Amino acid sequence: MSSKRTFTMIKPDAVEKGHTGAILNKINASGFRIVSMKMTQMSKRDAELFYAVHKERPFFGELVAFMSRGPIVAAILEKENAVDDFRTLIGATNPEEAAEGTLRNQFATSVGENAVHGSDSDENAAIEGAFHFSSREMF
Ligand code: 3AN
Repeated sequence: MSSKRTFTMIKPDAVEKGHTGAILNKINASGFRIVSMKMTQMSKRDAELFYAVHKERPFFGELVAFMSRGPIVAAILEKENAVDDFRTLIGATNPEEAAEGTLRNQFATSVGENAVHGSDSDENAAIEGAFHFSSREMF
């Protein structure tokens, strides 16, 4: 069965550059309903926990420093086939490989600073959404 919800973060690079509004516009225009949303900043510890699956990767330290360096916009999004459709909307991890019209093609600058996060599975969407939002913040 296709998933109905995914989790996203507009990352510190995109928030710093003032791309929040344009990214949210594109998310809405692509048919996603916002279930939960907030501007917040992850501590180093938060970022280490959120990205724990990557802790053995060589870029882990860089990733934690980047994701905790400034505010993000976290959101839960709803749409039929949400996880896959949102991964299509954001494009490849490396913006040089991200298809024309995708969020990373438009707003990302490098493989590390790639503007937008999107969950890669239904299971992770639920875990990541619950990391940032309580059930009272899901609408
Ligand atoms: P995606 O976000 O497309 O699912 P993952 O899960 O492979 O990509 O990586 C998680 C995050 O780690 C990426 N969004 C990116 O910010 C960072 N990252 C991935 N690969 C690299 C790399 N080679 N160098 C620096 N950061 C990276």
